[in-house]
Amino acid sequence: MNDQDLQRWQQLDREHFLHPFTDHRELGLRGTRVITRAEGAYLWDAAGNRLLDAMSGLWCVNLGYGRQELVAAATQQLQTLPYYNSFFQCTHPPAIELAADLCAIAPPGFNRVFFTNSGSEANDTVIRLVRYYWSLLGKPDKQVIIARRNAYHGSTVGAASLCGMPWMHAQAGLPIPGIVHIEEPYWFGQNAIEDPEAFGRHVARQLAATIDRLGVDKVAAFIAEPVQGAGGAIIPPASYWPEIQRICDEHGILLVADEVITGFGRLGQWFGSQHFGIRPDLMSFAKGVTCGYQPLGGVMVGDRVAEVLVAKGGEFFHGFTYSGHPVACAVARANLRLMREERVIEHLQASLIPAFSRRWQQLGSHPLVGEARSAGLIGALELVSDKSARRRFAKELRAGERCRDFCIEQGLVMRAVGDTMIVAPPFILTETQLDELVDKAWRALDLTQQALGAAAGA
Ligand code: PXG
Repeated sequence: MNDQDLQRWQQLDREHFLHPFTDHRELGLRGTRVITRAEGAYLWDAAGNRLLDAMSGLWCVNLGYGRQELVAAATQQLQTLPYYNSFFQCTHPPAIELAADLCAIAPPGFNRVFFTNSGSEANDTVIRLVRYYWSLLGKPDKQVIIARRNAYHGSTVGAASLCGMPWMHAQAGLPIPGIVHIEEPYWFGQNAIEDPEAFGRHVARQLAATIDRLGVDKVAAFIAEPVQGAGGAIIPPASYWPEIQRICDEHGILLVADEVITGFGRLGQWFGSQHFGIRPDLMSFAKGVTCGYQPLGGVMVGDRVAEVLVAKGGEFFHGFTYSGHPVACAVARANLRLMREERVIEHLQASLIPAFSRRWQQLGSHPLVGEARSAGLIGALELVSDKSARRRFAKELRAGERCRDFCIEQGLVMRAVGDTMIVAPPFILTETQLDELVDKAWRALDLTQQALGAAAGA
């Protein structure tokens, strides 16, 4: 690899490759970072820079790069049966075995799985399943799914409708009918003056108010991420989920947990619902199920819904060519096996999560940080211009983006959602790498502070 390769790739990239969630004009002007290889917790770009990947790819490469066990599982499956479908009364061992493996680690009452290729498709499947369930029960008017502002559930038409991001809706005439959004439990972002627990209950009660307003005979389900990821690593106060659970139970509506980020260990349990004591009826998943080595998603279908589907019969007109793709399923099985053999959940609980939480909190003492919060291995920093008043920087200053760029300069991948800095490091992070993460983040905060000081003075 040399400079010519890099320039050629950047040029071809600009000319031919439309990237997801990207301002293409701006990207053309700024150019791209070409990532060429990875090992463990590190990435290398084509210019030879090494980066500590504190986002685990995109919240998915939880066991790190270069896991030969996953490579071997894919290779073996490609050689044995690279593809077959599960339509028309057919099935194959990798999908069967993975479905059983997933039910074995899921909370009680989850005994069935529907496979997709992504989290977006999983959440589209949720919409289809939820509405089909109520129509099978003779209540076809129970159609409305309540979701939250600033939620991220994916980018297909259905999943994007569930998202609470108006700028996504505006580009495509979304949401589809029957999707209603309520407030998110973002204590810091809403500059709440109540104490967080009172705030959590107060926000949760919007669900009850919305069900009452719409009429319970119209409402099918509530969907939410246990911790909002792409929206800014929003961790609800402890009072929030119990109140949501109570309201769903009281009104008999289905509760759907989007576990695409929080599933498979991110919060120190197999599923984020277990961390918060949520008892969902459906759980969508993707990302960490294969450690990102293959595209795979799905919906864990709880007995309440599955038993109606099976008992009432009739064809569910939904599925994908690659639902339960054998290679993706084989990789997922190997990934779950690795997690069990290496006692990953135990390691997270006993060691890495407490260490991460302690070190991450220390960043809260930086003058630029209004709040440092974490849940499991998700951490967020709120950048502020005035710490005690929790005052934000002016949007034009692009504080978050600058901080992210300084992180990259330091050799650290950290995400910026507006002025919220986010990490979701891999589960194989060593103590030394945790120190590296926190030290580089601190240095990037210093550099951001200097740059903003200069900008403010200019
Ligand atoms: N649900 C959640 C909670 C997600 O985080 C999806 C569904 C959709 O999954 P697919 O596999 O269709 O992408 C996601 C995806 C970010 C970012 O900027 C996060 C996601 C995707 C892209 C960017 O943090 N999460």
